[in-house]
Amino acid sequence: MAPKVYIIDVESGNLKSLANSIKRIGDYEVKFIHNAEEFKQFDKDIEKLIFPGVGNYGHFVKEIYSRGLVEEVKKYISSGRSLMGICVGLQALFRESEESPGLEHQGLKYLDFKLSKFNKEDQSFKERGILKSVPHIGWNSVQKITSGTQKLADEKSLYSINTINKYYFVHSYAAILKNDADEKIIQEAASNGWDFAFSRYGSETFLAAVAYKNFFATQFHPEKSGVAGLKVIKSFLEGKKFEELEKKDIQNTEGVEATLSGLTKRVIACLDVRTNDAGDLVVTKGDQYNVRSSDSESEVRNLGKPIELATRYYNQGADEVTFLNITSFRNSPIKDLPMLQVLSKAAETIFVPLTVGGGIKDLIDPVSGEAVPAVKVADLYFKSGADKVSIGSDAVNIAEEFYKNNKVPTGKSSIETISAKFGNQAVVISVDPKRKYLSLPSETSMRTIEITDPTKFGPNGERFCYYQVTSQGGRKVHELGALELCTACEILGAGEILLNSIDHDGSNKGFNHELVKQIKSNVAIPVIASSGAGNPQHFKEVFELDCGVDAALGAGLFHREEYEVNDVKRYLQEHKIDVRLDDT
Ligand code: 1PR
Repeated sequence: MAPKVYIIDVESGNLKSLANSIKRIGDYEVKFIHNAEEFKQFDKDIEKLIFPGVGNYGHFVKEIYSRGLVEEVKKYISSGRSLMGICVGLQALFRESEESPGLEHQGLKYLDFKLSKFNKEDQSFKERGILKSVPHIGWNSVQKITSGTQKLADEKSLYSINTINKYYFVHSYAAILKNDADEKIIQEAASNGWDFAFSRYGSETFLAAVAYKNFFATQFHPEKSGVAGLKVIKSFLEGKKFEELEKKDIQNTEGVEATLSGLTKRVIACLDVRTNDAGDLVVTKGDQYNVRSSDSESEVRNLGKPIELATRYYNQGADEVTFLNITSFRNSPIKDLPMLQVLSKAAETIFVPLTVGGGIKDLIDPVSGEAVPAVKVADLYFKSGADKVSIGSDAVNIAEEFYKNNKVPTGKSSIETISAKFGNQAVVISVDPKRKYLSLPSETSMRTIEITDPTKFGPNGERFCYYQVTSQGGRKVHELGALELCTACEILGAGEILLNSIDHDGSNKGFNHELVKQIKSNVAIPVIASSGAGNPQHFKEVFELDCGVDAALGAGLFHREEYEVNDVKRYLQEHKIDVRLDDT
């Protein structure tokens, strides 16, 4: 009989990826526990229990109390059986969090420690004139692991966690060591036998993982941390606390300079998906957004099958995979959103974050006539395995309304409702801008860029430009600048910008530095540079810009198999840029 793994599920987030990752590791049967009654029913069989939490600390703590799970989990831990907490599941083991003051019940208090929020005003960022974004999202490393008060020997790991691999984090609050009192709590716990793994975000040090006797918890998401993360779950399931580290030869990090934040530069593979003329869902690729071939057939370019390609890019080392449903402005019935199945399948084999875009807005179901709010559409995607949704056309309409409304948020837009329910990190804004040349800045109310290089002046010698946004896949042009769009969306709760450039899309001439610099220098949230990548050097160039781009996305160069994702990443590492190369 397959061994069973039990997961506490208080419906505060999507646990599908976690269940998929366990099934991927071995022949395990996964069972969910929602309340005390179910816990009692299974209790005598539970040997491996996972305690994952997503979202808000207070919400999670309230749920575990109201469902009677606190007592059961405590009894379980004192019985000596194994438990693994993930993200808010780690946080709930502590006393309380700044995120949710005045709760009726505090956390489980295994450690008398108060969690706090990362500091946006981090001095190390200020000195460099860069904005620090909170939440802390992305791939980070563990700086140091201690077992008791001793630093763990280099060849040992804590449940496979080691200082070489990178792990995927998404959170705004953490067990941050802010002062001497915090240090003292950790020191005392260590002398009582606690094990700790420490990470850094800017100049702040926080706990990436803790272990004590039979329980273990990670702040990062092992189920989204590629092979390195799967190994952590496997070590927990197999009870291998201090595993020997395997020797790796792919990691030559000598001379690689850690980023200011500690986060690696991300390389993202993007799949533009649509139905072709034969009615099949295919990956396509445009040339300045024109996805039809230039021959007499003028067919939609078919570059492969979405799940096959996405899995290939995961295996090649992509840090994230993005699916964009590029014809979603055509209404489709809510139960038949074409990407749902793709995501669901992709989440079975891909263990890095997945983003889906296209058609995330308030809908009217063309079949039932029923109004479906954007937050429900997003929820369907999250339940199918997406970690983030990307909003394109609707973001433009929302920003236009925002400015018309004297920058007063309504609280009702898709950006606001989705980020309120699922967190800012779950909302990406996909921007589709096109350069517009101007003779003088006074010709527009948008913030303009002065072009200094005469070879780049406009066709009539124009020396100024701004990036005019479009919607509906470039079909509709708006009187709004990309900068104005991004700053409005940041205020409304977006967590990241996917910055395309119609002028560079499919051109293989490199990213649009002018545009990237303008946006990244004016928003604190992470920016993904997109459009124009033709070779690894283009990624290097965009990451070396002073503004500190967080991630860069490629499509055509991967689809045409000119480069694998890891070719790009190895090249970056050779050039001393900090990237994640996954474990093998
Ligand atoms: O507006 O919320 O329904 O979302 C639709 C989404 O589909 C938007 O994110 C929009 O960018 C995208 N989209 C719509 N039409 C097209 C098209 O190509 N005809 N694709 C399209 C956008 C841009 C990138 C592309 C990069 C890299 N694709 O994602 O992958 O430019 O390409 P490259 O590396 O080959 O140069 P909504």
